[in-house]
Amino acid sequence: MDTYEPAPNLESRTGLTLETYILEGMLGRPEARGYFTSLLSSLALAAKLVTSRVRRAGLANVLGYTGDENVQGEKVQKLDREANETLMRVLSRRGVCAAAASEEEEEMRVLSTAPHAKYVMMFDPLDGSSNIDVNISIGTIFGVLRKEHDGPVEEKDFLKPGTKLQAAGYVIYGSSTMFVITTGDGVHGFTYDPTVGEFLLSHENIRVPERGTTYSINEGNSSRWTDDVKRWNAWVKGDDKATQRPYRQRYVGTLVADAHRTLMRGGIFAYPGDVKAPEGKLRLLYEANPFAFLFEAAGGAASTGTERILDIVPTELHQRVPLALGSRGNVADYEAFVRGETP
Ligand code: AHM
Ligand code: MG
Repeated sequence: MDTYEPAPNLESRTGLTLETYILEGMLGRPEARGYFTSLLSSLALAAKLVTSRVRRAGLANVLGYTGDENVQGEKVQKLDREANETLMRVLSRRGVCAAAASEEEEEMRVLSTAPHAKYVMMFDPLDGSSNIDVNISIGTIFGVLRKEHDGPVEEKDFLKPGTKLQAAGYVIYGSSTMFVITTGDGVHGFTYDPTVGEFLLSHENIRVPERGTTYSINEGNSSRWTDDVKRWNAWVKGDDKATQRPYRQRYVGTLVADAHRTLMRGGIFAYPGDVKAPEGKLRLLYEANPFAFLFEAAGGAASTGTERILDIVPTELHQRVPLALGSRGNVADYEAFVRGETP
């Protein structure tokens, strides 16, 4: 009698739903069941709700400014606020998230006082908001920390270095919607199939190339850069066949989009500090740390130029930080310039 042999493609995990992936402990943390699983699947639900809203943005009369300003003194758009409220609402339902800190809110928001509220979440609900009205990719960024005590949640529960993240990821609302997540061991991407309403595994074990030939920076700020960053910038544009220079320049102005391209293709994204803003623009908790955690898990690197991003001990929720993110080789080159060397 013939023995049954499964067809080779049955062993492929491509096409598994995000929920199955999470529930079956395939995110590299098989022991991570129960409350952590519940938290991650809430995030998947929030991402579906936000994507459905983003996809109808032009039709649903939700574009434009509300007239309010957020804690950064920036104009809040309706979609930012909706994404923020959606995340808060979904995360509060299962009671496993003690509190959330959002780029859109000055203080952390307590979401659950239940004894099983073991985690805190940080997020930028809608990154790249200046691109909403012009139909350019935007995203959601998140990081998850464990609440390390049984007492009431406090702001200091968020002020932990990125090395302590339990999970981080982003959702990119681009030509398709993709959910990219890591628990520190492997980075996996799930593409949203609107016809079935699910995120399906499309990119398992994403690895950032060791080197790339694309650089991404807001060159409009160049007159304010330090001399080291100016030297680096001149170098990436120099002509040298051996190092495949000049590099090509790409800049969307949505961190999620620029970082996603860098993750998939390699190269470097940088938002340095400058003479006007020594700490740069991007926020450590909501932007730099989640991406640093993702890039390291994918074999890449994230640095201020002088220090590993994940080692920084935050002192406040809305702290900003200079950021260089990308392929290991390209980030090392950048760090060499910041040290005053030339690679
Ligand atoms: P936001 O969180 O208010 O949308 O701002 C952050 C965005 C990032 O997505 C992007 O990398 C950066 O700001 C672009 O800034 P700039 O316009 O100065 O180049
Ligand atoms: Mg942002």
